[in-house]
Formats: sequence, C-alpha cells, structure tokens
Amino acid sequence: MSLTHLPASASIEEASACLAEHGHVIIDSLASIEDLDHIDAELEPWYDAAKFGDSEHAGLQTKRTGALIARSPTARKLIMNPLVLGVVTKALPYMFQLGLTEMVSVWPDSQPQFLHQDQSVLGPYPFEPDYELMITTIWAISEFTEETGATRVVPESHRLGSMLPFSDADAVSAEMPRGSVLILSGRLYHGSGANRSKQVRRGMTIDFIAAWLRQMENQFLSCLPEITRTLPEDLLRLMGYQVTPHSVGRVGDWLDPLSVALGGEDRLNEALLGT
Ligand SMILES: O=C(O)CCC(=O)C(=O)O
Ligand SMILES: [Fe+2]
Repeated sequence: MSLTHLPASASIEEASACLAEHGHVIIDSLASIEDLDHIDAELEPWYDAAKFGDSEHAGLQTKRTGALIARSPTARKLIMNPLVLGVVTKALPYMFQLGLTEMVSVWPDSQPQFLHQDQSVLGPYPFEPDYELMITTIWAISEFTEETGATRVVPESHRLGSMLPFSDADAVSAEMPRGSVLILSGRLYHGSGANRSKQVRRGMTIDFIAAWLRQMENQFLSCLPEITRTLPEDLLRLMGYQVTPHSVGRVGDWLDPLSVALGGEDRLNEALLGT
C-alpha cells in the first residue's frame, strides 16, 4: 500500500479529506530549503547537547530537542503554516493548542521504533475510535527515505482502536523530500524507521491537541517570559494563552490569559492581588 502525497498547492479541503480517509497525508516540499537550513543553524547548539533516549521506545540512538519556539524563530514560521493550521482546524474543530515541539534526530545504526498511536501519551483511556484528540505533524528537516529512517506509517489504522500489535510488515515508509510535512491522526499507528545511512535523520514533530487537554510539553514554561512577550498573538493563543468556548483556561476573575501574559508581572499582580 502506498502513502498519500499532495503538492504544496493543495487546498485545506483536499488535504483534510485525505487525512480523514487515510489517517495521514504528506504535503510535499511545503517549506523552503532556506527555512530548513535556518532551523538547523538555530538549533545546532542544542542538537548535540541532547541526550540519547533511555528506552527502546524513546530510541537508544535518538536525540530529542524540545522548546523549539524559544530556540528557533524559523521553527515558529513552520508551526504557523496556514495550510497545516487549516487542516488541524478542521480535524480539531472545538479549538486546539500545541502539545509538543520536538526535533527528533535519529542517528545512524538505530533500531526501528515500535508502532504506536501518539494519543497513547494521554493515558489508557477508552478513547472513541472515531474521535480526534490529536494531530501530529512531522516536518522532514533532512531527507526522509527508507534508508535514512523515515517515519513508518500503518495506513488506515486510525479507526481500528487502541493497543493493537502491528508488525513491521504492516508499515510503509513515509519517504519525502526535505521541507515536506507528514500530517497524522493521533490515532494512526506509526514509528520512526531504522537509520541505515551515515547521516543523522531530523524530523521536526509539532503536535496539536484539543485545547482542554494537558500539553505533553508545557508551553507556558518552555518559553522564557521575555521571549513570550515578543511573540505574535496568534502563536501565543496556539501555545495555550487562550480560553476555550466553554471557558477552560481562564485566569483569576475570568481574565483572558493572553492579556495577563502580555501585561507581565504588573498585570498579574493587578489581576490577582489588586496591587
Ligand atoms: O520521528 C519519527 O519518525 C517518529 C517519532 C515518533 O513517532 C514518536 O517519538 O512518537
Ligand atoms: Fe509517534
């Protein structure tokens, strides 16, 4: 079975239809090579500093670098990509937020990661097989081929339920050129491949989750206040500085977290203590 690719000119409706039907869609060459090179340069100091995973699930030959909003201004641009956000808006219509920003660097001689659903990080709840809570996006910062350890995907597995034991033979490698993005349902089984090449494979994972869920990477503390105050409001809302239509996320006396965050410590003092 082959995976579904669309060109960068695809519409939100086309990409959303593929995601709903197949549980995934790949948008080829959506980001410019220049942006990818900037991301690599901005994150270079953090790449080697990261430790290898301490379990087979995390990947014994895999390094994970988080806090990408704080560390990489160019990553913010990819996070705010209008086509991707349009697709996520359709998949998670009752408001969503960032759940995780993480560069996944799969080093040579790695083992394949076990096939899993990303929504399993939320815990072993009896999730409805048809209800979407999470959309994962994986940007190919380096080239994704079967040899470099491209993410492996079990097509159509998003409606089959949780905790299923898929085998390597069920999975297809998401081969894609640099700058492409693989968009996955949080219910779709997938895992990184074995890197048999000589280069490190870099995939930038950006997860989006329903706005009422707890973030895997706490966005409020993963970005320093002095950086937070320089960010555009739409990115801040995505980080969680927003109130859901049912008023989850408010501060103190029904205040909007965005105004409190942008106002700094003085605004917080005034809002909470009246001083
Ligand atoms: O980087 C990849 O290819 C996928 C990693 C992954 O699925 C995960 O760690 O949850
Ligand atoms: Fe995953």
